[in-house]
Amino acid sequence: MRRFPALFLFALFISTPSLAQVPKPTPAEEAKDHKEYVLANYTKFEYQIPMRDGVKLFTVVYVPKDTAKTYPMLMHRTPYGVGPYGVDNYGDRMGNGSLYAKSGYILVNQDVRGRMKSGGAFIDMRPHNPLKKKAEVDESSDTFDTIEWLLKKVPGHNGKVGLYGISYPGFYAAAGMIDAHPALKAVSPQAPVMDMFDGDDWRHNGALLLTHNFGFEAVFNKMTPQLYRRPGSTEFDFGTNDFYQFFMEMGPLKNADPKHFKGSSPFWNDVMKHPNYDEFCKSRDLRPHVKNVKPAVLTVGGWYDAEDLAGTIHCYNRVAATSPDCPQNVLVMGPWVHGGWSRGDGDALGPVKFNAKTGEYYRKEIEFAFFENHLKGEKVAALPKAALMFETGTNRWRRFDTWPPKDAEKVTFHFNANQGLTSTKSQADGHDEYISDPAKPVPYIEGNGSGRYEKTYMIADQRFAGRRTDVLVYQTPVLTDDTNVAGPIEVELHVSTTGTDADFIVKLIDVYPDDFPDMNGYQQLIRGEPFRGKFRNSMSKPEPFEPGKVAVIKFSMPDVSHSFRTGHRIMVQVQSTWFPFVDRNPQTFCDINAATDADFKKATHKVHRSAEMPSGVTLRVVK
Ligand code: PG9
Repeated sequence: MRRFPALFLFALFISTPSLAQVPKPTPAEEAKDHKEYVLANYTKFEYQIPMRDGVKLFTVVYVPKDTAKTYPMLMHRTPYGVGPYGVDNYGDRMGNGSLYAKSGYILVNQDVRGRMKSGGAFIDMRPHNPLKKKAEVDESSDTFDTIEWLLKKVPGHNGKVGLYGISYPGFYAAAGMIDAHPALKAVSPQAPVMDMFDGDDWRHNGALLLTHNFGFEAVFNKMTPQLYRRPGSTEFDFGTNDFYQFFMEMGPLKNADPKHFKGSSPFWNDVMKHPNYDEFCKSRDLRPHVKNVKPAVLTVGGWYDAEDLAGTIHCYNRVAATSPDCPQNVLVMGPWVHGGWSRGDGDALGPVKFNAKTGEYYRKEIEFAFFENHLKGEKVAALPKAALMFETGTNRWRRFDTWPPKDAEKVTFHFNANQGLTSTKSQADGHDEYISDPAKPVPYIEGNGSGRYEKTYMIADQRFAGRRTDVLVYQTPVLTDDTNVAGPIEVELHVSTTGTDADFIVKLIDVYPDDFPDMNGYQQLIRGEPFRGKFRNSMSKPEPFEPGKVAVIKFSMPDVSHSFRTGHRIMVQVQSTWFPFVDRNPQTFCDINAATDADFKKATHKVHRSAEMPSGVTLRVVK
């Protein structure tokens, strides 16, 4: 037998695609492949679809050329544009990616009412109207009317419709499943905005997400059919890359419009007129209207979603609580930033590794399978009864029949003297105190930040903060067993202040061992949330603090599924500024949206820790 030199055999091995690891296509190659496939196999149509009030909504429809089969429709509704416009312009974002195009779907993408090429007036988070009369409309009725029209006018469908969307489009998906058209069989609200003013994009417990909304509003109204890309801070010239300094120099919120927006963001001005949770806010809360949902629902979100993590959890919980006829209602949460599940491998975020291609797995085995199952009767997604959770720390997918897990044990970790954090209440009366100075707020991340926010802030190392005198730190001894936390985190603070208002930001942190490779001593943020103290008794009726008098603040932080591994510690930090991710509290009771520089004052805050005032956090622990 002829012998081949080893070098030749090696060259043969690596040059033979079937043998060598075929390199994964880059995102650009995938998009090119997707576009070419759609060009070859689909025909693009553009319609102006009449709604019940006569307004017409611009809708793009890609129909498979193969007319030998029928296909389900997969629908998406967005305020961000469905460009490129023109039946001869095939974009690179048809539908939800090549899995669907190659499987065969009628791909539908619509400009929502009042945006881009659709008629009518745009209303931010259009309130749902449960008592609509004949020609009265909302996003639920626009979805219904669109489906009714498509079923009549578009040939080749199989009578079934799916609906999906991320973030604002996630809100439209959630709105569309309310009083749904009977042909709507499967909906996937992903990071859906459910209530901008209670945990989603605008306010968290009354505090304003400053950089996120400033960056969003700076461009949202500048978008045109020609500029159909998602809003990003690139269209707004901050004039610096030091965003901490930019927002310090901007000063109080009331300066944003005259200094920067100059009337270009009516919604920013609306939000400034509504500092409390009033009718303007309440009317935009979709949650009360999510009931008797008939389509199957796959709600998807990311543990590190800085924008709509709360909405994701709220959406799942509402369907679970109100819709016994919903054929399938599952929550999927992975180690992803906002929208991170829809792109990339999902195997790491900053220095934190997840050791699994969570994004690829989700897109193919979960989301695609969900729609294939409900719209084509094929493939069955490997979904649990209630929740498919990626448990960070152990980096494993976990399946739960209930969420939060019914068998979780609530364990309270109390603040103690000497920065202690233990499951026993501090016996000695005590407190810890710090001077909070709005002129020197605690950064939400080290460095300059970014125009919207640093996407890695939700896993960032908190050592920079813990070393400041205006940040309290409490931590457990080194753990001798894994502590697997699953569900919302409850906070109880007994506080007093020399001022008449104060924010309290609570951060749950995983402290890595000093010998952990590449992340020795890393203090990874697991969950952080602000609470604006004036709203401690009511989000609608704020109350001042009485200087020196103890007040109780209780709130929940959004769910986690995280294992604090053996050898790690559990840490809690408490501070009163988180800038510029959150706007500064003047620490004097006033309308913060109208506050002047003179209102911003230093104050000394105390966090009390005793048997009677057991400040601490309660975690839901599972095996
Ligand atoms: N979370 C973004 C947003 C939604 C609604 C209002 C403002 C911002 C988004 O990604 O759509």
